[in-house]
Amino acid sequence: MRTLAGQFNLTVSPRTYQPCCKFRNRFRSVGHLKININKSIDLDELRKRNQGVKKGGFWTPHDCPPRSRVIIIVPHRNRWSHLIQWLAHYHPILQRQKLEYRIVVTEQVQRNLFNKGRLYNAAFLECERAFDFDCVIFHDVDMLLENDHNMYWCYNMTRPRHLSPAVDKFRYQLPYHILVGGVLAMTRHMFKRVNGFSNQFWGWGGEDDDMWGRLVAVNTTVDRPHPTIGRYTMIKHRTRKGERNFMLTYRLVLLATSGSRWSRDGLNDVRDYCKLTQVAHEPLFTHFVFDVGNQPRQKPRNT
Ligand code: BGN
Repeated sequence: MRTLAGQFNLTVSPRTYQPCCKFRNRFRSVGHLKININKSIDLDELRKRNQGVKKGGFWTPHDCPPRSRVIIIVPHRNRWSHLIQWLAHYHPILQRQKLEYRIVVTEQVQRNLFNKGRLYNAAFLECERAFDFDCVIFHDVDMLLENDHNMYWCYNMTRPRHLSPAVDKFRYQLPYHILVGGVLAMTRHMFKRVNGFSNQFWGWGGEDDDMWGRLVAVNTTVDRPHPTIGRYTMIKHRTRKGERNFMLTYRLVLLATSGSRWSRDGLNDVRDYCKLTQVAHEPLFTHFVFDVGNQPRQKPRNT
């Protein structure tokens, strides 16, 4: 007897029978979120609230196969209260979005200038060694999402996605077209394609503008959610005295050379500068600490 499937050469994969995490109606998203900055929240209480989260800050949905396996990398320094608020805010959102995710906090040993590019690159390489993922989100610790329809995934992504075009500090408007700082989602493949971030930016700012140059160098740019969805509250804090202006010319010289530098400054040489000094699988996040080396005394050469 010929079966209907045989007659029409039908193949049915068992996966199609499973409910699928890609459908919006499976998310328990609530849309616009009230940002409640609760300074008294402590880690023990947070742990109790997030008992489904595995050690190292890993979570995966049980009722459907996830559409994206995401690593969220959050650089951090001396902002413990921001980090607690960040964790309190994002764990519930990411679970409602039905993602498989891991939170990775990356910190530097050095107490002088921050090197965000090195921290992102080094954490990414450690994640590649240890975890299975297809999507990576680079996330400032002071950015709190105001609308959970803004998906933290790389599902069907054709270009990197700048998730934070509308920040309260900039009156919910993109300050300039090439800005990709704040929150940026990329496939693992695309991040490797652009050789990660530059390792040469010290102190506040610039490494994100350099990333734009890298994207352009490989013939792409970014997508962005609509500003009503890509909305964020930036937790207020004081920038260290003078840090913004410090080495401004240094950053400008570097930016002028993005196009010629990107293929030899990034993921492929970060191990020359950065050493992993500590790994901890905390209840709500994986914690990496890196020795990022010393900042150069001289200005960069104009190459
Ligand atoms: C820019 C910074 C970015 C930062 C945005 C938004 C630089 C490069 C030298 C001009 N760029 O000025 O890194 O994300 O502001 O705050 O500092």
